[in-house]
Amino acid sequence: MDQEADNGIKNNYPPVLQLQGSRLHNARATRLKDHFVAKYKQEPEFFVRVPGRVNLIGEHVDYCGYSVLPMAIQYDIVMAVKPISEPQLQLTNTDSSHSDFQCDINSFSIEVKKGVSPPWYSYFLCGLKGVLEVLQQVSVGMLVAVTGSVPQSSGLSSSSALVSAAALAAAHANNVKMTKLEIASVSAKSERYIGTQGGGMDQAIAFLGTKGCAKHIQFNPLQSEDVKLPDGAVFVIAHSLAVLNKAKTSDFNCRVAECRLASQIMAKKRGLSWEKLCSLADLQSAVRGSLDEMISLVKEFLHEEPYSKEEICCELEVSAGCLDQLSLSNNTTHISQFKLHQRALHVYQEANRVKAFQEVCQKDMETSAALSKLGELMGQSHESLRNLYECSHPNLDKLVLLGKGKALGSRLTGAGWGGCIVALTTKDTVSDYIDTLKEKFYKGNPAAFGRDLDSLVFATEPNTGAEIYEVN
Ligand code: ADP
Ligand code: NG1
Ligand code: MG
Repeated sequence: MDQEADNGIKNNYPPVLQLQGSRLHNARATRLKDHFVAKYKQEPEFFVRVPGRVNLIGEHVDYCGYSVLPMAIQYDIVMAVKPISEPQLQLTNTDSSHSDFQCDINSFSIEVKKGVSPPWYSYFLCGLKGVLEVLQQVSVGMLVAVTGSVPQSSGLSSSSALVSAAALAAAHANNVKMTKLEIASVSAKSERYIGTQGGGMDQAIAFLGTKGCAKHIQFNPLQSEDVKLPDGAVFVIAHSLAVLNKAKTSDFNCRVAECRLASQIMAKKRGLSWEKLCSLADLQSAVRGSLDEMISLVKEFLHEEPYSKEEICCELEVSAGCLDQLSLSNNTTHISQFKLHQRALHVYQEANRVKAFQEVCQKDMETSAALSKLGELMGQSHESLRNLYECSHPNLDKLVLLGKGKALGSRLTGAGWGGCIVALTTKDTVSDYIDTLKEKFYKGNPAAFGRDLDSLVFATEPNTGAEIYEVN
């Protein structure tokens, strides 16, 4: 057994490995170390590596309390770190478009400006802030150099890899040991300081990923189980050539708010106390119904026409100011129309699809039948995200359409509005599928000119989660 696997299995903590002889002991880590030394005139003491992820199914359900089915990918964020005695944080990035940054390590603010992408270092500060809250004492200073290979703003969770790596670096620099579950929860909470109200899938898989299997991740409390994918299944990620920084617009938080409002209105209609009820899963627990019963409730209680803010206030019998406080976030109080029926319907149906997907993987089904069923579920998920959740993008829809007949199914992955799709193919069909997309989508597309097509469409398999590498 290699040192990575051995160390990971023995405990529930992110493994601490020796860099020498490890798989991180490569040209990329050497370049990062050289960048560190050139900048700080000293050597790093340790490295952290945190992967991005691809979500196979269960989109826009984590923040509603429902389980998801992601796997860690081969692309990651790597940081070289040296703790120092001065109470200072210094950051540098191998990508020169991300400028250097420094601040007092124990006293800083994370600026959130409406309509503007946050600067890259704010994601680091989120992870650091999360660990400072756990420490409840001052932190040692840190010199940090960062490099990343996760495509940014593309639904493969570069942001959470960065936040989670910062949290892991700060914890290790301060000799704080947190289990994978603890540090994943801290990272999920702290990424919300960037302004998006995500559910925790990305940070969970960043720490819990294991080589060879996807994960079924459940929330409240956070837990995960291995999902062995059918033999011969090959997942492909394809970039739509459109990107969206999720903290720049209110799209993401608007969906979170719509789901919260849907659960609150349905709770009130059921005579339940709704003020503290925040998620569609909480509502299901309160109602004690099945997912199918929840789908019927959505159809009975929520109309398809968009709700105005006034109508919602009227339903809940609260003032607009009170609604802003109880149910909305800073960047969603201005929104005047909310689609509650469609969003809640997507969430309950998608939660059903995650269950079905996991069951197919668990059952001893004939492989081709299992693969077609998984492909079908992925196709349904995309349709729902496009039509009910309205978080797709014309390029994503085009990629899904071009793959019909070549892949068993495909869907947008991550938050959407751009980013990537994930497609299910087999060992026998993967090359043909990738060639088809290269030919019909990328070649001749001005947005792909000069880009390496193998970095835009590639096969992936389940990878390991976060690791710490000691230099000596
Ligand atoms: P994603 O879907 O990739 O998580 P987000 O919009 O949530 O996209 O976050 C993307 C942001 O994360 C980038 O705009 C950048 O600020 C930050 N980021 C990601 N990777 C890196 C990196 N390698 N170096 C610096 N910043 C990064
Ligand atoms: P991406 O696309 O990686 O930013 C976001 C959320 C997830 C989840 C998905 C949609 C964050 C950090 N991530 O992912 O929690 O809600 O969208 O399924 O907010
Ligand atoms: Mg993100």
